[in-house]
Amino acid sequence: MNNVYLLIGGNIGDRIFHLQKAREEIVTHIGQISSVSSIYQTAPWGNNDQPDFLNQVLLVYTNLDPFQLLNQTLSIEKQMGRVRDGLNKPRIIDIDILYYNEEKIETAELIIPHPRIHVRRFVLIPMNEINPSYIDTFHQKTIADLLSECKDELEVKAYQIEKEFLFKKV
Ligand code: PH2
Ligand code: MG
Ligand code: MG
Repeated sequence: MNNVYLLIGGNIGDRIFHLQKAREEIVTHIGQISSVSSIYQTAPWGNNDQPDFLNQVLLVYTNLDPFQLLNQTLSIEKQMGRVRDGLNKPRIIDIDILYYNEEKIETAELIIPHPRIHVRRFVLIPMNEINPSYIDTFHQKTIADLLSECKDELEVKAYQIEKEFLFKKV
């Protein structure tokens, strides 16, 4: 069994529904979800002319190898209706592989650990919530250390999911 950290997120449409649907598809096609971070509302990184994202980190146990895993994440994104129209553009769902065991992989289509974790608070904060002492394979530092050294200042705040549901019932 392999330990995989995934980041899920999106900034178009019913963001909560899309995260929930992605978690269901991950359980069906990738493996059991063993821990989840809170859901965070995060300012867009890289291209600020777009809506805020909701992001969440998941620890998943999978039998898939890294390339099978990549294919499954891409096929879930596609099946959920994601259209790829460029880097850092709005999307209904994005599923990124952050870590796969302690492996380092560098190919044209897949890089593990994800190369931008250390410059993105929207990844480090949820990752730090579920495993602050996890050692980043590339930097050989803990997530807590990477977070304390991170210079990204974009807003990342816990998302009040209950409020949204209360409003929906009225
Ligand atoms: N994903 C990106 C680019 N920018 N910003 C936030 N806040 N959250 C994301 O998930 C995100 C982003 C590319 O995949
Ligand atoms: Mg991404
Ligand atoms: Mg992606």
